Amino acid sequence: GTNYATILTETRGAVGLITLNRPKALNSLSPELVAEVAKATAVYDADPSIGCIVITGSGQKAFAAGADIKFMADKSYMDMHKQRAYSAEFGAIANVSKPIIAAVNGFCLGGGCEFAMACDFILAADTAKFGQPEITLGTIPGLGGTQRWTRALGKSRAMELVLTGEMITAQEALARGLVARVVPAAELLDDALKTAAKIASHSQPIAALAKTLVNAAFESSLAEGLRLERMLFYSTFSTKDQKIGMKAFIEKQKPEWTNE
Ligand code: CO8
Repeated sequence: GTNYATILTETRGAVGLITLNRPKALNSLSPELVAEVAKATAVYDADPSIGCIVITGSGQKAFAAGADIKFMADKSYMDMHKQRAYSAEFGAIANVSKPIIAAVNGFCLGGGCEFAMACDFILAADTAKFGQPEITLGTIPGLGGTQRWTRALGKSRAMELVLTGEMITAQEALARGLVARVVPAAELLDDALKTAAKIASHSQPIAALAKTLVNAAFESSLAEGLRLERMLFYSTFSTKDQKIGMKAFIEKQKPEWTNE
């Protein structure tokens, strides 16, 4: 496979695994790391043998402890503006059609948390800690933190966390719907890979439509979202896989998807 400097990639069956790998800096997001993640997700997205992507952090301590503070410390307004604060890379990741699971081990802070929230869903180790500590550094979230926390937690708790910079536990993140499930830290990667394998066992174009619709629920009115859902639901009847799936059910067979 491709050689990367700040991430590790490996395929496990139909699952593409990306490990953020700057353990000495708690996997904080350097420009190189974000660019490599954008590239690796695009490579998996284009690979027909891959049906789902898992992103996790190397080591036990962190998923990602934020954007790289050492890289940002001396930047000017124009430096940040020209670099677009990773928005091109985040845009590229948001355009991936295959589902992306963030398997969050340990600290998930600042830009790291914004990155996890930009994935399709989060599985958290029981040791995970989530927060937006930017305010303690004299800055504010810049990659979705104020928007996605508020949608997930409601205004009051999101406001409190963004203004205090305090972290929440995996249990609270679960109770408030920020994460899909919490699992013992030692089982996180296995669980994420198993979940991803199950997703990857379905028709890829159909999974892509389902993912698109759930994400659309965050960006549209209910009426608009329902209309889009109905249109895309009808569109599945133009695929071979819908015919294959329903025929297999009726004949009590396992479907053999064509991804068409
Ligand atoms: N950037 C760079 N290095 C980091 C970062 C980071 N975000 N986090 C940790 N490190 C480094 C430390 O400097 C330390 O390096 P060294 O050994 O060379 O001193 C090493 O990782 C280990 O960290 P600690 O010694 O601090 O470990 P502790 O166990 O004592 O503490 C914490 C762990 C609590 C996670 C602590 O490291 C911490 O608070 N980290 C910073 C968290 C933070 O503030 N994150 C927000 C960053 S700002 C941001 O993300 C803005 C996003 C907006 C997008 C902008 C795009 C350009």
